[in-house]
Amino acid sequence: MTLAGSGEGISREELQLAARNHGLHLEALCYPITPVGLHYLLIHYDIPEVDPGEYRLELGGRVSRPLSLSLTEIQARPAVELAVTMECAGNGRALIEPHVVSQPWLQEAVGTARWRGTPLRPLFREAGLEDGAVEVAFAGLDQGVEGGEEQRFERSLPLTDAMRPDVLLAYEMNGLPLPPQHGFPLRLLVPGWYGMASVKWLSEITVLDRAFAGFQQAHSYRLRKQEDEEGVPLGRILPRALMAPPGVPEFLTRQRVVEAGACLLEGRAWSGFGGIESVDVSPDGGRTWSPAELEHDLDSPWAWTAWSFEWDAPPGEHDLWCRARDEAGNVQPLKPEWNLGGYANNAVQRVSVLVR
Ligand SMILES: Nc1nc2c(c(=O)[nH]1)N[C@H]1C(S)=C(S)[C@@H](COP(=O)(O)O)O[C@H]1N2
Ligand SMILES: [Mo]
Repeated sequence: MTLAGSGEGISREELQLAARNHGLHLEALCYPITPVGLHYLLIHYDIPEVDPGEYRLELGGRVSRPLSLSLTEIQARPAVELAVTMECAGNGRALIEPHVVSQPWLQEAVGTARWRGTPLRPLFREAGLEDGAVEVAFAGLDQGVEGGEEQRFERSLPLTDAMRPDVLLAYEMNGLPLPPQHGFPLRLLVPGWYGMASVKWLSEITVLDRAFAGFQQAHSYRLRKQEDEEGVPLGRILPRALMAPPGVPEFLTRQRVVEAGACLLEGRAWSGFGGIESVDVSPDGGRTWSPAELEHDLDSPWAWTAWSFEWDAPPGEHDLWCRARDEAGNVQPLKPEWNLGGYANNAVQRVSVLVR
């Protein structure tokens, strides 16, 4: 990662990334399940073209019986459907100072889908884990150059996390085959973890007897303040609440314009550390806070929770904030904490509105 000079805007390179990797249109927070085209996207390299007839998933490494499965064989296995909220670890990056040069997300790198697939765990039993197995690496079919290294997109999980019963090999999203941009024909799905763990276009699973040293694991997607620091790999999603921006936007600035009087503020909140315990709303830039009403409208422990708040909007300019707390006691901070990759910035959302 590089830093732009202070006062420098988004570069052409960042604009190029932003045009390929779009976020959730925040008004789409009204849907419990995000329609596929509105779900955020993060694609490091190119979307690979995959022939489903030729496709195979290989599982090898520290196992006694390596597996090679066709898509039809994977789809014939026991299936599970699970609503999961996924968020990019870089969500909030563009709001961090000093500016971190990468995909310039504001706060919209999130979405919830109904994923259908087969649990990963039984494959390990069939393949027979050998002594010393501690970690599992997952490789996608997509390739590129990053940090000067030619690579496939690869990430690993500690074996205990890879063995969680809700970790899926997913081949459907919202009742349809995965679209190319979301990992056709197969992706890993790690509920509760930032998106980088859910490897798309999954082609190879390797059981390891040591820590995986691939670029996305050992260098990228780690929380650290300095290049020479080891840091920790990103894992679970920190809590966040977002509101569907009220009223109507001004085209260029996206400043919200709202009619005076009763205004229902609505949004969603999520955390990878368990359920959402509360969402608080401040209609006056953090001076006073009141609890929002929660509605758990999805039957999944890994999907976001809807919230709403009755606001009596007085004329003038207002700064609306919202803040989530999860069942583990994590609360969103008011200010971002800087780190080298611009990751995990879950500082509260601030929506400026003009009430007329
Ligand atoms: N093979 C592969 N898997 C990948 C990525 C990628 O670039 N290549 N991006 C990761 C990142 S950083 C995120 S946030 C999620 C995004 O998933 P989505 O595009 O389906 O929303 O996929 C992850 N899996
Ligand atoms: Mo990401």
